Amino acid sequence: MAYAYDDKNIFAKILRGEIPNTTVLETEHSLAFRDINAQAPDHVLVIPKGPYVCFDHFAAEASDAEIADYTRAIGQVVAALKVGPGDGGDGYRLLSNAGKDGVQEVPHLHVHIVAGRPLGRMLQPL
Ligand code: DGP
Repeated sequence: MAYAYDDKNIFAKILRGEIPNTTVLETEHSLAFRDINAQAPDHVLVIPKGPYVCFDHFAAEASDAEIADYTRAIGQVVAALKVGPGDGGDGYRLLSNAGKDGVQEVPHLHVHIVAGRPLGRMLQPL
């Protein structure tokens, strides 16, 4: 695996404080903020603070502490939004795009948490 992280991407600028964001949660290794182009009433992006391009890059190279923090942060955002089925919420979708076929626009790992309306099926049939 070979990934070259480009620190000129928009989320790197958000992490450096060069661009404003609507923060939902900040932890030692992760930041969650509202998507500027929301696709649902709740649309939050969760990113690691470290320089990882996409999920498999993160899974291979992040420390256990970063991975634990990131996973917990995603759960904490779901809890804060009160959308988890276990909390009586109506549910949510978690997705992370990677590369060309995944239509990843920003080359810094991010998970989308989308909720607040019926989301339909995950993918269109072929
Ligand atoms: P993806 O295709 O998975 O790389 O989606 C990138 C998302 O990032 C897209 O839903 C819009 C969002 N986005 C792009 N630029 C900004 C920004 O400057 N601020 C915020 N909050 N979100 C952004």
